[in-house]
Amino acid sequence: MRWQTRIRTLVALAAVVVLPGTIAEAAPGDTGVVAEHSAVAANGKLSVCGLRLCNSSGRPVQLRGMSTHGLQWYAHCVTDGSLDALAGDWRADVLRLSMYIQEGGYETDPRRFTDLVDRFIEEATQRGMYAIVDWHMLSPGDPHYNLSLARTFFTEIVGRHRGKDNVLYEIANEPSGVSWSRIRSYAEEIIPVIRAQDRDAVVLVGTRGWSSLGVSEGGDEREIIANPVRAENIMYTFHFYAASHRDYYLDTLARAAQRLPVFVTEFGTQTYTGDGGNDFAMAGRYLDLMAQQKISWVNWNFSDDHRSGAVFQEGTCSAGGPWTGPGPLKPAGVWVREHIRAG
Ligand code: IDC
Repeated sequence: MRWQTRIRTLVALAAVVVLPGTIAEAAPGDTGVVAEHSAVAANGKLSVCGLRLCNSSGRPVQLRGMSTHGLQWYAHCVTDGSLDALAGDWRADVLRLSMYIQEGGYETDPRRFTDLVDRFIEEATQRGMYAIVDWHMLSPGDPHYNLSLARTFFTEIVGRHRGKDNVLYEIANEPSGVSWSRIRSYAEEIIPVIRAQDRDAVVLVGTRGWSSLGVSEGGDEREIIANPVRAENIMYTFHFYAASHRDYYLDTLARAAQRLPVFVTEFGTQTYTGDGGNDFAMAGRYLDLMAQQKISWVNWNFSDDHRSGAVFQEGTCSAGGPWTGPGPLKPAGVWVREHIRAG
């Protein structure tokens, strides 16, 4: 089923051309008005039901969409036009907002990055897309390193958006070099911070070995099954790059999905560098599994950097588009757009 259309223009018209007694006036600041056939209009507030993500009627749903590149570098790829294309032409259900902490990210200017994420949440909301707020810690790999910053950020961002149905919180992009129990203890520190502001937002928890469910550091999903995070309404993340992460990783995802709620918040059709040749055959095997199991996924990334995994051709963002159709896309972009649109 597809539910994606844009009625932003209609919404704007409805707010302006109010025929007395026929159309209720939109409440001031009511940016929660969503496109009639959008993912959010069709599904409402999500929650974790057993091993799956379910819509407000309790039916399992699979979200498909795109992650931004690091917002400190590629916020200029996230424009009115590119988001219209993502929601309308690509028919994406979800936009992941990749806010790095290091490498020139949040730690350098918390105010600026909080406001940027805030604005992009509103933009996703207006287009009827879910938004994943990605606390993009990467190096250092211990999530505790940024704990006090995370407390400040999540307190504010969740507080500002607690009335919305469409925001999910990813609390640690890719932990590495630390045990699962250390990641779990971080999750048990930060989830209560989120829940204090919004009791029932879905929270996504990174896993050991760059969110490989442990595999990239010699473990696997059993360490999580044995010691799950003590919180409700959470999912565990799995990231893969198809040219690097082959059958062993695919088998792990297939097994884990029988025991744990999993959300693939990042994948690429190339190697883990986000670059190199595309392996569409391997990526297709993952997509088949995720379709069968209704595992939601997000592709890396919605930018025009020089790497093969950035969907737009170099120069697209600074030129301000064009954004729609396959024309401006690299091969990975053409492929992933087709798979998001395919329904
Ligand atoms: C890459 C970016 C690149 C940046 C690098 C380090 O594409 O521009 O220099 O990060 O910040 C991940 C990470 C994601 C990576 C991506 C591709 O979550 O930040 O982006 N990747 O390497 N995990 C596996 C692959």
